[in-house]
Amino acid sequence: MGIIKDRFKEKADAANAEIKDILKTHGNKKIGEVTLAQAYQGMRGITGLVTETSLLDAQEGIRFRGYSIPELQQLLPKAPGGGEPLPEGLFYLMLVGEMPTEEDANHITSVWQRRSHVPNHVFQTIDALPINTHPMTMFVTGVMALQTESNFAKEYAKGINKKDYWNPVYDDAMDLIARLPRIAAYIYRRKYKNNEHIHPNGLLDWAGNLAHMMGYDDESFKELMRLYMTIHADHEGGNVSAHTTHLVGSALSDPYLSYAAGMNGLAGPLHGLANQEVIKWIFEMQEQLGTDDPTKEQIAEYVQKTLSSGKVVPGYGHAVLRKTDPRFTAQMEFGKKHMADDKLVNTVWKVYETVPPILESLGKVKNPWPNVDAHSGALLVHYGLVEYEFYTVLFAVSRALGVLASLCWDRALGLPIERPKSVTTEAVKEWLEGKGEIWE
Ligand code: NMX
Ligand code: MLT
Repeated sequence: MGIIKDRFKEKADAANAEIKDILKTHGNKKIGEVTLAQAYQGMRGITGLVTETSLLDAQEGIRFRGYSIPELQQLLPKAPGGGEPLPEGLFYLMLVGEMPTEEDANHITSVWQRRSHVPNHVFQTIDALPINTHPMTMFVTGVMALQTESNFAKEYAKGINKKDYWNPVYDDAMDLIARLPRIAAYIYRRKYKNNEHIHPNGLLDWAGNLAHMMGYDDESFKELMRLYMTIHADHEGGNVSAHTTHLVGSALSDPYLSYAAGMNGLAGPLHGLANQEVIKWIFEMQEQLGTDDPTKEQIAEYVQKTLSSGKVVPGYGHAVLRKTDPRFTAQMEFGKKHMADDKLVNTVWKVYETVPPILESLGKVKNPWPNVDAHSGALLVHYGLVEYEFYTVLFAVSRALGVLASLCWDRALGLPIERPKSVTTEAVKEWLEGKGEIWE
């Protein structure tokens, strides 16, 4: 086996034994109560999942295996001459549970380089879609076409022992992550750059190569991609993309099918598509106001207009977070370092000063603060990546790291098919009248 695979298996075996022990002694302990409102309202606040790769604190934000984003920026290995973390290192951390050395991160870079070949039929499948197809539809279609390569699907068809499921799932995860930059860049160049494609550079890291294949060879754009791919990778297990990948994987659908399902969730405007919605919203505001440098008063007026037309302010609010998203802050720091005078980036900062008190005044929005999507687009526009419909594809490439590391854990821990109980309102009414229990 490979070095990383061996280390993962060793960690997973140890965790398996520990979890069995915990469940033997404490399996009957209650970890919460469920109200009727929670069943109707998005299951908010119900703890019903175990995800090892990261944990979200409502006040502080995400920690990946215990490390905050500033800590990752300090401790994860960097590309030569670079200052931002290599996403390869974050993947190692999420998968193995230990901070990688530079050698570990470089090892993953070379494994992903080796596994990055995308068969021709994937490009042909994407080419069969009309050019006006949304990039996320092209992306998920490309991933589905790539499913022909699944080791897990082949091994399962042959009759693999359930103890060994983790092994081909691990290989699929590594293959799929390795191939995604190629697919994403292909879609970008096909849709926006005259179908003129750029060969991968075998000397570059995973995120640097994605930037290169998209046609952005500026060193600071490569740094942005390393940061972007790191901070978007995971957000514990209950978000729509992670939860969907986990749920579909629990039916033993292979990693290609599971990840594609998750990314269809990411493509929703309340989830990952919000990054395109933010820039679209700012561009529309600029157009309506006739300025690319709106004042806070003008922004406030535009926000009120958005709200009174029954729309959400994209990039603001969160189902779990209750403070400014540290992923927003990390991008703001990047902006201050690399493009402090950029007008659009400054508008994002003015929106940050304007929106929270307005949302707070509505009295119903639980978190008036910005999330990750409020900032990402403006940084991309700075480098010329203005095609905002593409932004969620970048989020999806990054999210593969977290959801596929988790899928490896799911199979290594032998987690069962996920199947919560549901009820009908009729059953609820009967229960309220004292005729039987809805949880039976
Ligand atoms: N603008 C206007 N209204 C909002 C916003 C917002 N940004 N956020 C929440 N609300 C409303 C929400 O629509 C709901 O209204 P109603 O009762 O009339 O249905 C009310 O406030 C209570 O919602 P919350 O409990 O605060 O939020 P919830 O947990 O249901 O939803 C989001 C979380 C993220 C879906 C929501 O805040 C939102 O729609 N934000 C804008 C879209 C966005 O930025 N999504 C990206 C999330 C991050 N990501 O990448 O996935
Ligand atoms: C995410 O990164 O998945 C989003 O912030 C949504 C969430 O955590 O619910």
